[in-house]
Amino acid sequence: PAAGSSSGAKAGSGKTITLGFAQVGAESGWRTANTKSVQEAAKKAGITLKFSDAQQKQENQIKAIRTFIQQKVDVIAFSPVVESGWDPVLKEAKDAGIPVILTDRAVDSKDTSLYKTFLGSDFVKEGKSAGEWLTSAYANEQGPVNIVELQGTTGSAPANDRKAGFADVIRADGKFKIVASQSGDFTRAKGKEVMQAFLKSQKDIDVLYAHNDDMALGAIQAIEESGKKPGTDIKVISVDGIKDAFVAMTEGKINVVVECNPLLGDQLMELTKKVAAGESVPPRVETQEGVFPQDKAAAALPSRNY
Ligand code: GYE
Repeated sequence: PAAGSSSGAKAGSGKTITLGFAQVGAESGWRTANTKSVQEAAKKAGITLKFSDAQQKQENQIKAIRTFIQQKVDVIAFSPVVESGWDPVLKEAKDAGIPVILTDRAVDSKDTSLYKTFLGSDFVKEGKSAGEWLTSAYANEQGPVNIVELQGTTGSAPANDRKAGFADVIRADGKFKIVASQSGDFTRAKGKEVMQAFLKSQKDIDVLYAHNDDMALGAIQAIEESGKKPGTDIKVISVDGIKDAFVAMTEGKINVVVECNPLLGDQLMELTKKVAAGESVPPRVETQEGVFPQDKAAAALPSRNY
């Protein structure tokens, strides 16, 4: 076709924009919704999407980014599986003149010129919201309140930050004790397995704080199989807000969910068009999120989009 006759989004040179997107994996309901959102938004925006799934391995993500550089895509976006170790490959992208957008998860690079912007959530705030729900739910109780924590993927921004934000809030009152804390890698299977181990090693568990819904849902199975009632015998706090977690809340099995929005596709395509055109973008773009206690679950369930 003649230049400019297709309907796709155009890079500076007038050709259709190609975006290379290196996804973490397919570890959770959140992630599946995030992938779908990115794929649908790219189609809608007329952006050619090269999609790669790293199966939760940093080495795979680095390989995918190097391939995108070789293919001379216009923009690279990725959701870094862990926070550290990105400087070399980000420098390669910068040297090749390809702008990088971080989506969902942050990196700990000191050199912020290695990427154009970050699009996602404030995970420390999510951890704090979880902690605030707990301190107010137990305001009139004496304690001790024994908490077990299911951490997300070791070294990932959401695991580091949700742990830190939560710890920061509960520290103020000595009655809250984290008696065990271990990674369940953000998956249902691992969440169940680690919760089974917690139930064996800890006599008295009052609260489960899970860094995502999938681990909470796996842990709920373990709690039920041990003869206890999740949501009652052991209170359950979780993060994300996938539909299955809202269903579990309506069944009384989860006490509160802190929302984390995976539907970043449209905002990502907007940012992609801007950086491809050499326009400046804000260094951080945050998504809007809420907190849903159990008594709000039934009303909210029909309008959950993921
Ligand atoms: O909470 C979890 C997923 O990075 C915010 O990754 C994301 C997290 C999300 O596996 O379910």
